[in-house]
Amino acid sequence: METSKIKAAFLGIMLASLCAVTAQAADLTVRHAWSRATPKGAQVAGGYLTIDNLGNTSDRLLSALSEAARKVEIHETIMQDGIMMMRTVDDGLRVAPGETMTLEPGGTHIMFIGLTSPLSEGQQVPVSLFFEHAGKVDAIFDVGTVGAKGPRLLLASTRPAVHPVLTQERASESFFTHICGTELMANVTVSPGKSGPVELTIQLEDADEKPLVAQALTVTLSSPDKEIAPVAAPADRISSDTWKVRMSATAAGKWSLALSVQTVGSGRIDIAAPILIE
Ligand SMILES: [Cu+2]
Repeated sequence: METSKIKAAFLGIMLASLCAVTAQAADLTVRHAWSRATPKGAQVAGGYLTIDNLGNTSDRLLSALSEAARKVEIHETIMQDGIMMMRTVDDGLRVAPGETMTLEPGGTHIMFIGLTSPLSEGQQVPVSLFFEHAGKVDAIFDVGTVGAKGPRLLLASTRPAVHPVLTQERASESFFTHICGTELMANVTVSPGKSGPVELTIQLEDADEKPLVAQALTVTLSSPDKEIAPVAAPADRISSDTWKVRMSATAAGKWSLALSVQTVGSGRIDIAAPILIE
């Protein structure tokens, strides 16, 4: 190899090692990756980052992996029949050529599901992001304080938070669903995850992932596909941020789980997400 090439390669390595916060692959740059410290016992955490597509073709973030969680998902929110619905991005998150996409609280985000241990402030969480064209891009998520509003050491984005999502975990007897809303998030355990009588345990968090103390919570189960009329039930508070309700999911299949939360400050908040009953 020519000396100049060796020098160039060496310089490349030097530059790469200098950019600890920035992961780059071809025309894609990932920066400002951050997360929040989680309260004790938390099963989920949001992840946020900025993606720059400096290339001439669009790319898609297809999936993510981390040893910090059993599963890493990409969440986004859609409006459906006037209700905010959360969903997992299964077909990838498109980043147009020249676009800078910021995943932030209240908007499209990464979700760490089934944390192997709580995230603590100052922790650096390695995450592999998989793009359709750029391939694997390794990023380090910097963990800020509980309820942090933006990445540490950097000015927080001034754009208002705008979004949420749902995910579903199935255990043998029960399943866990995380519903992210603009102003609130809910960690829902449905037990058992089968048709018949079910017990739902719902822990509420505010948009900053802090426990939310609500005034009242009404849960509605409906199955539009099966023409089963929606059934609503008030939940009972079992601790400051946790509620419980017994309901009946009379058939297997896709149901819509809607939460109507009466908050102290902002009135009523409605969020919904599809759930699958076996
Ligand atoms: Cu989420």
